[in-house]
Amino acid sequence: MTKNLSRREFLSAVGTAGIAAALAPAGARAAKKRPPNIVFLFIDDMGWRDVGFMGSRYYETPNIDKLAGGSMVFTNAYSNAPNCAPARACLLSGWYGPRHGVYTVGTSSRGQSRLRKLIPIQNTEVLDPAIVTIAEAIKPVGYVSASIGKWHLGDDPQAGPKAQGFDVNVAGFRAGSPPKGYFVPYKNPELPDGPPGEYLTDRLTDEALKFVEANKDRPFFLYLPHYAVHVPLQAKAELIAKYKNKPGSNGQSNPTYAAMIESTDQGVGRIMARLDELNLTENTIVFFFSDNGGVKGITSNEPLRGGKGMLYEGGIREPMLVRWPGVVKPGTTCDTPIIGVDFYPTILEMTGAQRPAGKLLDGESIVPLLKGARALKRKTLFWHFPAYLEGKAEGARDPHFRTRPGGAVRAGDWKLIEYFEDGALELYNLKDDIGEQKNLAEALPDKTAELHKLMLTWRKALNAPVPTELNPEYSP
Ligand SMILES: [Ca+2]
Repeated sequence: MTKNLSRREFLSAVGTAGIAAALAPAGARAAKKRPPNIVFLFIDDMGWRDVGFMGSRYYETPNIDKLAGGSMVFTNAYSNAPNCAPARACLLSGWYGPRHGVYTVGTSSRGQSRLRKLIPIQNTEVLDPAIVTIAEAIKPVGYVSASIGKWHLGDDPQAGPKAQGFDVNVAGFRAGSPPKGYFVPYKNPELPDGPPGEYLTDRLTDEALKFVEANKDRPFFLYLPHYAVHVPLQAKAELIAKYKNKPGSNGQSNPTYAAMIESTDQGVGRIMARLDELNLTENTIVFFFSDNGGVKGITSNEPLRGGKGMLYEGGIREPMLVRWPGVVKPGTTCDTPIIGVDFYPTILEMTGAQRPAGKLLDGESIVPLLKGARALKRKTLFWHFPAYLEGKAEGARDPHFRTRPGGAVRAGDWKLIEYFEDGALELYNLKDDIGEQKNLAEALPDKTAELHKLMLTWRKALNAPVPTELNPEYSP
């Protein structure tokens, strides 16, 4: 069709902006291509099997499932921690916990003192604003960024999203859950109340749409850390009613939780629809991920063992997908283990941003996996949790704590967990035993020693503090 136009008609048709691109050599034209938008959907406390595409038969997530159908789904995607704040600190900084000191939520001395054998390592509750986050790192290549939702790593202006490179902060401050719940009044210092009856998950979606529309003509990074589906369990009555009439399945049967998931799913659908309307879908990369496993007693992560707060798979393995039109083959699956700190280098590579000068990165870009590679260079993943998390929960090692101070490593199909109080080691083969039921540490001493050595070497390299001081109040 173009060849039938006169040069003047052609120039008029492509407009001024198009002329330079049309007349430039191919290489320059490629370089001028607008970098992709990044939408990072980050759900709170959503378990590995809490979405349809991961096998839930109770929760209904048609929009997320549709997204999965156009994506690469990662079946071995891990959070860096079994709870909220450290997962976020690692994701945003690209660093493992020992580098920023955010190991847990609140105090590391949770539970009854008489039941804690060790004085745990002191926790850091604020992500140091001097740390260069991914939002800061992609700014030089022209990105405008928003954090819309839960931050949990400090307050603006000192240490909130705006202090960490986000141009827009909606609803993000130190809190790890909505202070007054999911309906107005929110009592959120970073979110003016909407009309009576407004539901927080819907509102955050509205705010995300506003940001996308306002920035449709330039590259944007939308970090959307929903408060959902964290407690308090509160949802819209009509959705709760729907699930009350639906039989549970595979240990999943809480109607309010299901309704919270459906509201989240509706939000994903609205965002994808708006990207389509604005003709942005083809140049937008979408991530979907959760910060830790589902909460035992509310949902089921089966066949994984345990849930939020544990170093077992149920606490750290997450639903994850990446939709990247033109690069990722839709409907594909990747079982290579990846972890929260990988997103920073991944987004650097996707956006064409440089690694900030002098910035160490603990993860590895997963772009090769997205392009079809089967493995990364990195062969081991680590967790370091020198803190106590109280709570009786099915799957935990003892009745008082979801986690006592410990660490874990995954290498290939093998996973080793170490508990610092007594040096106990648990070795599991995840290929044969995804439910971590059969501790092979005694049966396979060589494999156990091999993984333990990896863990010790890693701890030494990162100066990871291990608690050794005895608690004088210990009296089990
Ligand atoms: Ca969480």
